[in-house]
Amino acid sequence: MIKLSHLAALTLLAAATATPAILAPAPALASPEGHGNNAQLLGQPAARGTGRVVRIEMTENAYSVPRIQVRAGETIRFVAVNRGQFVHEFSFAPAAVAAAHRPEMARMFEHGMITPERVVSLTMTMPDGTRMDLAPPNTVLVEPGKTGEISWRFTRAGTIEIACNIPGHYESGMAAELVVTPR
Ligand SMILES: [Cu+2]
Repeated sequence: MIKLSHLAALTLLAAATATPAILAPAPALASPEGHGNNAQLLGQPAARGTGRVVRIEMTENAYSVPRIQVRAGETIRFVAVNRGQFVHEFSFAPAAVAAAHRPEMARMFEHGMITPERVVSLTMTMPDGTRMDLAPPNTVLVEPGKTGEISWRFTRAGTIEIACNIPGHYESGMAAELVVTPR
């Protein structure tokens, strides 16, 4: 009897500590902005409007494809079309980097930089002097009916994640896989 409840308590404790550990910022992984560095992002930004077009449509709360596959050495021009009623994000990063960035996104919502239907401001200086940036090169926020673009040159093979980090969206399944195969 005592043994069982002790076990149950341990299980509860493990469950309680597991979630914050996942959500906590990962300084070893994330850049100071929390959006990932170029090694984590398997390449670097390319000139706007260049690259092979890969189109993805966004609705509530899903991407039109579960997986995008490209090759190392390719420049890809992601064209993200928002066919939904609400703002959605097209952002690619390792899952842990995106998870670390989501609390920041929640704060942006709280401060009114983004509303469910509109992107109000892309940068903001917080009362504590921290600067928030909604426009890192691997991320685009797209208002309903609009299209966002990212051109990116992939140089490394790997698998990362496409995610919409607007509060609640990733949690309801707004994610896809981005696979970069070796050249
Ligand atoms: Cu979304």
